[in-house]
Amino acid sequence: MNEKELEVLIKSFAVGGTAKSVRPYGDGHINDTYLVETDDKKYILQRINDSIFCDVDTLMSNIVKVLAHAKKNIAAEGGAPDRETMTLIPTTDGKPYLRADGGCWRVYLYIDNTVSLNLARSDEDFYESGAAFGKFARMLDGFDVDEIRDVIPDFHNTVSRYRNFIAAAEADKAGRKANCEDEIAFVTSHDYLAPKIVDMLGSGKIPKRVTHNDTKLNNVLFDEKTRRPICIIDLDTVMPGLAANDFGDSIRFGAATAAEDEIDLGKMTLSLDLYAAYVRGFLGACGGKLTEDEIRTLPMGAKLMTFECGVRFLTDYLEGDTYFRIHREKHNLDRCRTQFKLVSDMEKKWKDMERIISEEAAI
Ligand code: ADP
Ligand code: GN1
Ligand code: MG
Repeated sequence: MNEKELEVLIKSFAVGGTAKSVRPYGDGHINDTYLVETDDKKYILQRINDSIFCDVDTLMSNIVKVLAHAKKNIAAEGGAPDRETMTLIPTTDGKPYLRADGGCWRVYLYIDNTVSLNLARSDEDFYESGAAFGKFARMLDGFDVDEIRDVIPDFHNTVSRYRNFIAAAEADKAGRKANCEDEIAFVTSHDYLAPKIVDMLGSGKIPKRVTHNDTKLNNVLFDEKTRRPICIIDLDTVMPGLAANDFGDSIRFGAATAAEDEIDLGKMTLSLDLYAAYVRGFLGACGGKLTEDEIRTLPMGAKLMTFECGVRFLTDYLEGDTYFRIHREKHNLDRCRTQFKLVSDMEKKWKDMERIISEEAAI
């Protein structure tokens, strides 16, 4: 859809005023995101990726429930619900999203004077994002897991991610296997990692909670002046999940010393300072709600989420880049390489990763 058509489309939502401009926005890999400016307000318009989120009714119903729960808790803590959580703007006939032009569309209030970061610029930024995701977990504490449903089954089931990877490598649909023999060998030589957390969950040792499941640093909006975290966004994958996955995905992305798609792998390491900063922020905000067994799974969550994400990038590369948005040739291959480099670095720093958690949680 072009800008003019999007300006017409936005009239189907209960926005104030007439759209003056609509332009592509942000760095997400999944949805198509636009910033809409009307006479008096700004909005985020998104075309939901409905080939990934096949059941958009369930997706939106989860988000509506989660936002209502979080807004109530934020208000109870004396916060500002419309700035500290997202606000959905319904369609003019009161629905949470619109089906139009063969797609699914939704609108949120734009949270103004904020920035989203692709790299932590300081330990302090990352400490704050830990505190923000910890607060998010606290806001969702007590939310009944049965109230929301899986939007992507087995999203963080590393065992099934591994299985899908093996199938993709065998099928070699895009004829790219020969370009990534080293990366394939890395995955198969780490196959023992895949069941580490899935097995623990099966044994009943750790609880399933309502979690965010996509806790990248760029899914936190920071105040552009004060650098304090304002709001957690990208709630598409909020579903039953594990604290270790939310902790781990943040570390994978934000405690890395280079971008997720850096080509110079020499730049990619795990910063233990950033890791420790996040641990302080996260446990400080929600540690009291986690069990001791859960806290002990956090370092493994970091290693597994990094491994899993690398496996997903490599699978997508082998399948011909059908899932993650790419901006250059071999983009998914570059992304998987950074993840595997990070896993190797975590293996070297494993004892420190465990020690930092034990010291911070005093366990
Ligand atoms: P994706 O699932 O594709 O990652 P996101 O929901 O994360 O999509 O949105 C992409 C980007 O748009 C975010 O990284 C952020 O920069 C911006 N964004 C999304 N929602 C808002 C909002 N309500 N206010 C301000 N910026 C937002
Ligand atoms: C995707 O939507 P976005 O860009 O925040 C992906 C995450 C991956 C991440 C890797 C629904 O996140 O699972 O970890 O890319 N989201 C979905 O950067 O698959
Ligand atoms: Mg996002």
